[in-house]
Amino acid sequence: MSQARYEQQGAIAVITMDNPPVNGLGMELRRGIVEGLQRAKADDAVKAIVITGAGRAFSGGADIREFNTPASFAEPNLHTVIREIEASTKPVVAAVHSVAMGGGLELALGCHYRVAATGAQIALPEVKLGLLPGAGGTQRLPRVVPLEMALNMIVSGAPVKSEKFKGTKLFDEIVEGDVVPAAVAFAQKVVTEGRGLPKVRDLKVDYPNAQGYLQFARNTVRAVARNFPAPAKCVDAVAAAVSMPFEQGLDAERAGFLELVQTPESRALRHSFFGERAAAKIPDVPADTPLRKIESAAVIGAGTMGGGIAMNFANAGIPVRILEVKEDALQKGIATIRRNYENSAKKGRLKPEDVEKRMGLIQPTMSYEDLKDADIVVEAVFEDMSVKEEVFKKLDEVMKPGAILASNTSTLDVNKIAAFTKRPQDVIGTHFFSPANVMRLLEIVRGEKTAKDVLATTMKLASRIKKLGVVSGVCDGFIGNRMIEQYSRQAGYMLEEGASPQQVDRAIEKIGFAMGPFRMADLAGNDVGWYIRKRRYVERPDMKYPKIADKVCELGRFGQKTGAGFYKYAPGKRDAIPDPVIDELIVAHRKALGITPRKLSDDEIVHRLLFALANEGAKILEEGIALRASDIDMIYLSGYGFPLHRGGPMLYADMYGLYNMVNRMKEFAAMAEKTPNGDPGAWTPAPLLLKLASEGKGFND
Ligand code: T1G
Repeated sequence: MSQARYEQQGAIAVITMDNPPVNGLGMELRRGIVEGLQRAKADDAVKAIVITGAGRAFSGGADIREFNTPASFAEPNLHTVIREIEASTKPVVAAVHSVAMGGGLELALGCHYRVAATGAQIALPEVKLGLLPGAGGTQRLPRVVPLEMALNMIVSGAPVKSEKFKGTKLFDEIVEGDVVPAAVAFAQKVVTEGRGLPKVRDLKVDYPNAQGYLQFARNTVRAVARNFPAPAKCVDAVAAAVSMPFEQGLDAERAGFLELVQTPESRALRHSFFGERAAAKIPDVPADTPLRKIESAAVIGAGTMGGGIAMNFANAGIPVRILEVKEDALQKGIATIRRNYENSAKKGRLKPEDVEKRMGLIQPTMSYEDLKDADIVVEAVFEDMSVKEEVFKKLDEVMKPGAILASNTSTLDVNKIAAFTKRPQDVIGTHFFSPANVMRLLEIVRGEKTAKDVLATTMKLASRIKKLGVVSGVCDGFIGNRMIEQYSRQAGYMLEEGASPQQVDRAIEKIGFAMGPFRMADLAGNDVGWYIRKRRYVERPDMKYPKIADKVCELGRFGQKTGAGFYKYAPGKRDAIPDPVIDELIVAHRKALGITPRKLSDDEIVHRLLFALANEGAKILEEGIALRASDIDMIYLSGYGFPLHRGGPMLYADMYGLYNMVNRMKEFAAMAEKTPNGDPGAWTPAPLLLKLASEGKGFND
């Protein structure tokens, strides 16, 4: 069946795009539209045409699932479709509702008239995919709305509600309610009144001193879009609409689009767009799995994590009880939550009345009895299995049947935690990232016995509390922390071999990381990693570690919280200041190991850190701990400050080339072989990496 339904309402032909979920303008749909236009053209009874979209969108734009495939450029491509519309000898009216984005809006701009329902989201969001509107959007939009408005929409990609265009030439009518009957009536009126076939392309961009404004726009964009080439190209394309005849402007736009679609930045952004949506799909959990209701929550522990977790529930309007066993800890936790909300209100991010509303949703208690009716409880106590055991045994006694029992553990075995209860099927890991009320990432750890509806319910809850939920299997460190362990080991080895903490941090921050490994350790607390390493020294005596981090901790230098770690900090300040004490500690340690320090290049530093991540990620993939490579990338983009324009460790490796990565790892292994305390075994390629490299594939293929 054609993806463009055709019907006739009196003398008006109505073409309805029908390509769920959002009428992406894929090749089949484009053909359907052209066939509909031809059918209407050939039918003398038809005097005008209305184009609209079925379901939840007019159109979400080009079908991005076709990108970088022949179908996306196959004729009739979007330009051809729009030219057919413009060339129609019968008026074509777009009936826009809900969403008209990207190519969807460009298609509407090719129509002679446009009628919109109020509330429709209008956008040219291509820049968020590292692109620019490639079907005339940069040339037509500035012809129907003020230049500044057009440029802001194209450079930001932000949606604007249809009613905001009142008074512009974008919509001929903006109506309440069902837009199709209104558009059909409007089309009839156009015919009756003989109002002709106006084309947007024939309009002029009307803006005094446009070039001056555009130059200002270029400078502004260049200052903020550091790692992304698309925004500047968007400005160039809009500038062409001002200075060139329409067809030349179209060519300039096309050239810019073709350049951008090949960029690694665009590939990374499209990867992130799809990756975020793919993460919600769990192969053996059907999308229509019935969910448990979540109308109330509870949190055990009012420390930094517990308080942040409770805020997430309150922010989503879910009443939450927060429990501490000590009165002072409970009051301190509540005071911290209030201070966080008040700070947000001071910055204008929260209305003052919302501070009280949210505080009202957070009920402190010292009695487990008060928690028994909660639909979900999240344990956020000390990262020690004996403490978890005590808490989960208590929860098993108290919580009502069917409640979800979640642990915020960041590394411990969720299966063991589940075994402390008589309801392992109701137990799941919900690993929040600090600060829990800010970081988007939520690692959802699926225990062997976790019920499918518990997993589905928790995934849904993640999006309800505005988190990016990513499923992990059970292993030490799950996905993110297991990989960061290898990253941190390489960082430590590089100090032994000749680098300084600031050199390592600067090198990785230069490629876009929010924070290098040593600044990150000082922020998170060096004692956290120390505690985990000491556990691992017992559990994993086979795993070699560099020792400088331990020596730093032995001096009580736990980072910002103690005023010194790998760096020193002025009281109350967070600026990392290189500390000669650390330089001396490193020099002494190298001497003790018999290491002659050498110069490490930034390139070596960056690739040892990134390949340590990707190689461990490959092991996580082949063990089935992660469902797909893009899940690993989403974890790093949303929870570890990995630079968005590089797409995550697995995509970075794909773009570097897995074959090349394996060769670099051989170099690193040879170097480690020659280094006292070096660990060549850390560079043993995961079998999956070797397999894909030999097949010329990538992790994300
Ligand atoms: N093509 C194909 N599928 C799309 C799609 C698109 N354009 N947009 C969304 N989807 C899928 C998405 O993957 C998910 O699939 C489902 O729809 C629901 O999405 C030439 C080149 C439209 C506002 O960038 O902003 O046009 O996971 O969960 O919150 O100039 O999707 O259910 O299988 O986001 O209601 C420009 C991107 C393309 C729009 C709906 N257009 N999409 O939000 O649902 S480039 C965009 C969105 C272009 C031209 C250029 C949002 C939405 P699944 P969702 P939502």
